[in-house]
Amino acid sequence: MFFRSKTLIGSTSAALGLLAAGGARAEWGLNFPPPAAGVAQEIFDIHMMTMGIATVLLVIVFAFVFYSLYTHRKSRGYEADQHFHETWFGHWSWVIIPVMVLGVDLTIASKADAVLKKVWEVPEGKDFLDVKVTGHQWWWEFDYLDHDIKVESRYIPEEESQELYLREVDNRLVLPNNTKVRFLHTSADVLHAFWVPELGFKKDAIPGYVTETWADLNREGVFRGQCAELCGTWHSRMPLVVEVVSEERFAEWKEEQNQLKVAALAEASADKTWSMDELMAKGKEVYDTKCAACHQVTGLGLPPAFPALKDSPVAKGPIAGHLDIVLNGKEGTAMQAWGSMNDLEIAAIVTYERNAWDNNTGDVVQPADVKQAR
Ligand code: HEC
Ligand SMILES: [Cu+2]
Repeated sequence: MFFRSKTLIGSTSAALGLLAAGGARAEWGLNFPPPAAGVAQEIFDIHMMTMGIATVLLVIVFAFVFYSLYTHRKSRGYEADQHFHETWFGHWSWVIIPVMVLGVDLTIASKADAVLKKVWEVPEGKDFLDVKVTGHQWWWEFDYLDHDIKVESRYIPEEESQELYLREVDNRLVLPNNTKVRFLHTSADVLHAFWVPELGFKKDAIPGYVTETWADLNREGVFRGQCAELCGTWHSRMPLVVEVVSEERFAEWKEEQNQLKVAALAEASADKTWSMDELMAKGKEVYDTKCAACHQVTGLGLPPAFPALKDSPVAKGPIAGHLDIVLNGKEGTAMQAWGSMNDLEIAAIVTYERNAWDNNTGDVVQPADVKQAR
């Protein structure tokens, strides 16, 4: 007996300790985050209704338990009723109570069924903003199909993001408020999952398939989620940040994106010969964002999965072979084709890889060389 009560005290204080430690670290919140879309609000409402019903039942059941224990305690000499089942209530309680429970269950289930249908059936119509969301190892790609805008979104390293480490990205998914958005989910490599709690749904991104979800946005703000499907060593580094802005701000943002695109295109197609220093500087920037997840900033890779580029036979071998693997990737491996980057970016990365980390080949690859290799 003594031993048992000691373990009880021990485990209770351990549990309290855990609670205290968790409370100190986590943001103190009691409920789900407030929804930012109509359907998400309906899901939230079912949750609140269920909590309400559960609370009422809890009070009734506990009141009954405490009353029974108190009134029928042994010290009062209470004797168990041997004939309860012969009374009217004893008879019918076996029917009435399950029927009441079933009534509660069906109330919740019918509401849930109606909302689930809404979540499931993406409405048809032209008044939607279509965004294709592609999961990659380990970043997100957002294509605004009606606006010809493409956004690449990657986590920000700890030094720069600090307390928002793994919660912030370089380019957010910017969406206009009071708009219905249709998301088309797919993946370029393995399974990922799009999950932003304020939007109310979670959807797998499956290579080779396109699945749909939608949200009728109704609140401005920044909503943070993450990839919710284990997708490899950097799964934890796929935060999702949705920023819902006013319609005017969204129009501005679109304009900014278009200008950026035009500027990048003009830079890349300029008939210019770049210096080694220019290419190295640009190459490092692009390499660190797009390639370092696997090949590492140090160029040492993570063998055997991701080969080192320092002293790599490809990075120090013929330029043609190097350009080929970057442009076309290598089928059946995590090395995807990077041909969607512009000539300048590829020229810069390849120059960088051939000269960084003591590779020192002295080779300078120009955008014109990349154009020819395509
Ligand atoms: C998702 C992980 C991943 C990313 C990101 C990635 N690579 Fe690779 N890379 C690989 C893998 C895996 C291989 C080995 C393929 C094979 O088996 O030959 C590889 C091979 C290479 C090679 C050949 C190296 C050798 O010695 O065989 C080069 C060059 C290369 N990658 C360049 C790049 C560049 C440039 C980028 C960025 C634009 C990049 N990689 C981004 C996974 C990645
Ligand atoms: Cu993922």
